[in-house]
Amino acid sequence: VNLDMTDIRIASLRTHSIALADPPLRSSYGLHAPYALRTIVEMESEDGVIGLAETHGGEAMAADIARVTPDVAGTSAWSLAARLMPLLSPALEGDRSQTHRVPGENPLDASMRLYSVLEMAALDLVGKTVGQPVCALLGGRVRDLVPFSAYLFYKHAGGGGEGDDTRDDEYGEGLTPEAMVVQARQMMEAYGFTSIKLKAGVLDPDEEIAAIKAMHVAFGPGVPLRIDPNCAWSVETSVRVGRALARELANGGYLEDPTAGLDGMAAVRRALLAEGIDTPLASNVATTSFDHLPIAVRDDAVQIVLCDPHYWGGLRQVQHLARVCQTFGLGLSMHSNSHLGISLMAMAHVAAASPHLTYACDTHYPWQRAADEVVEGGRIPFEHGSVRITDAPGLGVSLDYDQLARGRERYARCAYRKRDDEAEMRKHVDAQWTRRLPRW
Ligand code: GKR
Ligand code: MG
Repeated sequence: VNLDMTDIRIASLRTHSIALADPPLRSSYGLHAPYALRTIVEMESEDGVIGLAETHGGEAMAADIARVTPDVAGTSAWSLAARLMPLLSPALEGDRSQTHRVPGENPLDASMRLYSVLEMAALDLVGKTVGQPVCALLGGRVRDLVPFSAYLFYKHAGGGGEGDDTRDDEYGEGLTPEAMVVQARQMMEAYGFTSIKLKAGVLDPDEEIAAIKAMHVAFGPGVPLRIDPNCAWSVETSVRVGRALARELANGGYLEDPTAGLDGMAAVRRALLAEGIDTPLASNVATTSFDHLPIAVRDDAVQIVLCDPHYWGGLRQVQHLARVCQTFGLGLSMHSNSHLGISLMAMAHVAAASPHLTYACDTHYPWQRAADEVVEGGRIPFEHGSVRITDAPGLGVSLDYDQLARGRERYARCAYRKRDDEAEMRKHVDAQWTRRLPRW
């Protein structure tokens, strides 16, 4: 035993706000800006080992990390999580859901996100110091390959970026059922995904029903289909869509956050069951924290929870969530936001160490480009739609500092300091646009 390894003192914490090109993707929240914002954290030990983490971007996140940085320096990476535990129980009343705010922009879950990013960096630091992968620190892997799903978005033409950094459009415009089948095929061929999620809540529900039906015809019943309008529908419309897609969403599919709030979700569930339709309802909008689970379970409002190590309180809280879901007979899937390789590996490691992960995880990774990746060696490879967990220590990735510098430059040059899909929508699509729930 090398006793030097027993103490892993944190010497410093460095935070990098970066911007990455993002195509004009649509959702019920609005339109993605030409740049998505991320925060990269380096946690360096006194021995010079660097633990990495990635999370939501922009000014507020960076300021939150800066606030705790003096406390973190000098702490042992082994006990950092315990020391920061109060962050996991914020004494804040109010709506901590993602109903009215895009993920990463609700101040009421800021402390959960802060804990999450610091825990991620500490786990990577410990793993890299002792030579073990993060999934081993979480109790060991139950799978080497973590499956992800093709994540389709309605989109306008364009590949993101601005000015002389404007990117080519890898996927083209996607605003019709036919175009969405093409988008799905392109993504499945490139990555090997074997299930599909459609981000909906953008076009008239009949158009979105047609898109799912077209996908069912194109790919057959062996490819599970999910649809997620981020609360854009009333209870009545949700039931109508659930009815229209009863066959297409069977066989491992689900209906995700069709309507706002746990009450609404429970009403949709009751109405569908009364018609003999057992399509499960999934959620990452109405259910974003442990506090939401008692009612979600009691009212049968949610049958599948989408976890996310970036705001559920880190990787170990996601494992706890998996156990709770198993206990109450709920399924578990994984939510994502625009992200790079460090986040992807954190998602993959906790998924590998969570036996009760019952669906392929979401990822926005196909929407990001090699030019923006900050991990050494470039983009993380996919094998048959899955990410392989190797024996590499920590999260298995290190930083490419030139790429990081480019990400920082993009951030410095662009005008974006928080995610505001509504503002983008007004700027580029409809000057009068506001988010209305329900829209249909
Ligand atoms: O990237 O526009 C998007 C998505 O709408 C994202 O913000 C959601 O959080 O992926 C998400 C979801 O499943 O709801
Ligand atoms: Mg969702």
